[in-house]
Amino acid sequence: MTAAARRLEPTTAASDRSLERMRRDVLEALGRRPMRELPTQYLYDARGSALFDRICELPEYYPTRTELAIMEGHVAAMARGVGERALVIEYGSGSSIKTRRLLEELRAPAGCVLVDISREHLLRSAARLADELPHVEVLPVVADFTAPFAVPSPRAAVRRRVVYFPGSTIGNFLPEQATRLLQQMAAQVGPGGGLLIGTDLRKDPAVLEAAYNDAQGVTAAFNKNLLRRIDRELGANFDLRAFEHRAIYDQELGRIEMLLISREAQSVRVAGRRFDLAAGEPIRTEYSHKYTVDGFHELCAAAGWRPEAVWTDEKAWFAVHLLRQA
Ligand code: AVJ
Repeated sequence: MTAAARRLEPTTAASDRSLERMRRDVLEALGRRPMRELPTQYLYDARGSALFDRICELPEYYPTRTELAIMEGHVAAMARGVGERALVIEYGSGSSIKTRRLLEELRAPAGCVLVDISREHLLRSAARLADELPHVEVLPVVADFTAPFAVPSPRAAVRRRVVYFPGSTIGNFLPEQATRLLQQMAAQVGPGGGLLIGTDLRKDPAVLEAAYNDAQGVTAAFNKNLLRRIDRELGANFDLRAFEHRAIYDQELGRIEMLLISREAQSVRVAGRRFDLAAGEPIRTEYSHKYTVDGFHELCAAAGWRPEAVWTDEKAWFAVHLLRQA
């Protein structure tokens, strides 16, 4: 292992409870039919997060830089839409640059709640943000944001709550799951509350497939790292060389599916259980849904959100939406 790779190793072990939960989730997903799956959220251990950061820099991976350019171009209008004395609640503390830009622009922000399941990652992001923006009270919450969690109160009076959910992470969820998550957000901010959310948009399938099958193989390493993590943390014997990374775009459903394809018939042992994989059998590790602006607004309407503004880039590859709880 190179020195750089060694530095990417996590230094803290997961707690017993989260390990037990991971074991349950992984075994349940691997047994799923018609297609075996692995839970997307476990892609992001320390090494996975570092690989994802590299994905964001890839020439083929347009979403991060496109959303950032949209933010740069329109952050003043976004800040006006969010309004004064807002409590910003960021779901998943992944995107410090965008969050910082938004907070810098806000008038008298009441505070910023950062919600993330990874304690170490969260505390690092929160400390950095608090350091960069001394006038903003930063409130970290260790939680799985797909289930309701308590929102802490800042010292300052809050005029409205606004959820910030950048990065098109909403695309990881199936439409019915996305609707439920959007409903949870609506309940959390209450009447008059806001949502500022980034979504990747439908486009030429060749562009989409290139973004998830990059020439340098960083996305392949990111995908296979999930097997490596399971080997290490749950006690499994996945052989990474026996799997091929592939991402395919389903034009009908408007989504990328990220797969790990078994190169041969093989049997793997995971946490004491055995799974037999056929030659060519895929394990799905991620969905990345692509929306049209109207299609996304329909989903939002079903969850109690009314669109107020949408900003996009000149190619219309990505959109940032501001919505109000109706
Ligand atoms: C972080 C979920 C937005 O779907 O584009 C990138 C994750 N997976 N390359 C995406 C991802 C493979 C990414 N999201």
